[in-house]
Amino acid sequence: MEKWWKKSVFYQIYPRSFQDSNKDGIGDLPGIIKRLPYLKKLGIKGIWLSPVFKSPNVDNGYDVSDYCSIMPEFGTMRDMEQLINEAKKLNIRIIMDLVLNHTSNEHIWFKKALAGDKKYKNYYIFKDGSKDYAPNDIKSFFGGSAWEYVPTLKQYYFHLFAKEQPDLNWDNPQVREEAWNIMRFWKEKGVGGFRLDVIELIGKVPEDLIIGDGPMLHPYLQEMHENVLKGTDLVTIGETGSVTPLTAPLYTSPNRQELSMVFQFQHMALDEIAGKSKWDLKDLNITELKTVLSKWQTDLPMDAWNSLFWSNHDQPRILSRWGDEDYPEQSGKMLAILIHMMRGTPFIYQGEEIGMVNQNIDDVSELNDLESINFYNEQVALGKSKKDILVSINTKGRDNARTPMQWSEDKFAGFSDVKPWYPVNKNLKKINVAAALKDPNSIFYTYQKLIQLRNENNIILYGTYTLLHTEETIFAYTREYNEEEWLVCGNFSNKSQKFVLPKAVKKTILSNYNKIYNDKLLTLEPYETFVVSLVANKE
Ligand code: TEU
Ligand code: CA
Repeated sequence: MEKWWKKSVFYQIYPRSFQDSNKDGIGDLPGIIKRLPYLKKLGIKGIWLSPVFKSPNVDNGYDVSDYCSIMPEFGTMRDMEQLINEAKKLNIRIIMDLVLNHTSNEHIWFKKALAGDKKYKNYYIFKDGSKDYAPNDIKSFFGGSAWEYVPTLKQYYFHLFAKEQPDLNWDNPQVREEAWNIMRFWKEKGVGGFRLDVIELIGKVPEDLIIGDGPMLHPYLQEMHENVLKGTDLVTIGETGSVTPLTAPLYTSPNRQELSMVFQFQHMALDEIAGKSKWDLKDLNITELKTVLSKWQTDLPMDAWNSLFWSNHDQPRILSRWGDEDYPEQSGKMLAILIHMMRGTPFIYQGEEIGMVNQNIDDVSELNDLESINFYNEQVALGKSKKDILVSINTKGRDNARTPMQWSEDKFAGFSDVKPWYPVNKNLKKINVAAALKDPNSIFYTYQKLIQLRNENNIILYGTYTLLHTEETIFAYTREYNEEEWLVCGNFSNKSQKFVLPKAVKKTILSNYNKIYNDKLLTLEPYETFVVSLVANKE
């Protein structure tokens, strides 16, 4: 039987911003339980739950201080068990987001390490160095050196993210055993699997300047499989920033016994200047987007598996980014259709299904995310103009994705009865779940339909993919499987354009303009996107 996660669509929840249930302005687990029927209606089969473990929240939960207890703000272990069980009743599995590359500096292991305990110092990466000279020049992803000096030890420790996120030493077998135990703990609780944060970093060799894709990465993943995953139907989604269609099979071909799928970002880098940082903006080139997405469809071997997404908690809102806020329904549906008709497992990020957009800010004081704050301070120190820095942050900053979920037109969007931890987007009256559910033409129902189509049509899972040669701003491809052929076509622009179908239409499957397609020569309206099946050559 086919793996359940190949046919499923996943939904990512950022718990802090999803639903508050106890009037403290912070989303929580009982809030998620309350919204399960909504997710059931959408049709998803799995929830990627961003971290809910105990954490001092320097990086909003991606700095874990105890992997086997729940952050009190989010609820209790009992709430967590209830969420797992209530979801299961609706045939929805909960996927835990495990951050195993690093811990919080408040994790007991790290506290013991800092106190000089030898065993626990070997859980992390400590290196000699003098106060003025770090062991080498590796930089943290969040700015500054990746080495932090500890005067009491006269040593540095290594952190690829914030200094409050010390990297674990995966070369220590005791660390790996701890990781397997954490995974077994959650397996026992009945979760559906794991999203593995920055998993490609665990084979790092800092002294040789190797960060991603280290020599022991795959052996460690095989060890994980052997110890935790073997014989289960748990899904594992590896966050792999530098994977390519050629290296993805190393992680995901079943005979490798590693992970279920990769989660890759090549398309997410298309609006930054190549070789520079995410903050160095350039306009999206649609040809490049088509090339990258198509490459993943055609070059990934049939037995390997990829995920499909436009958004997550680290990315700006896709409607603001590559859609068109002047045509929210049309462009939101276009983006949804184009990606959901591809091969792979789609992920919807909370609010994407109702067309939530970026929230621009005017002042640095409105930021929450440490990545943006560090970038701002760094650039100001370099003498850059505050206005330009804010343009980058408003375009790419992670806070854009983290504003509270908009459920209704109530004062705080139905997210909470009190002032939320982070402000709700000002457009809440227009964009909210209640309004979307009332409107049969809303983006929501297109996502619902796309999930249904995936459940019912193997062509979406297995069909071969061919990109059609078209005008730059038309994104058209076919899928073929067992005598069947589907055409997916989107007008990626706000202008009307001509398009000629390669063959006659057998049946209209989906259209964001509710059209039925008969003619071969079409004039597409702004962002018009459709799926049709085509008449076979011999018919
Ligand atoms: O993100 C991995 C990662 O590489 C990010 O630093 C990414 O480059 C950045 O967010 C893009 O803006 C994961 C988590 O998804 C992220 O939320 C965490 O902050 C990070 O790991 C550290 O755990
Ligand atoms: Ca709460």
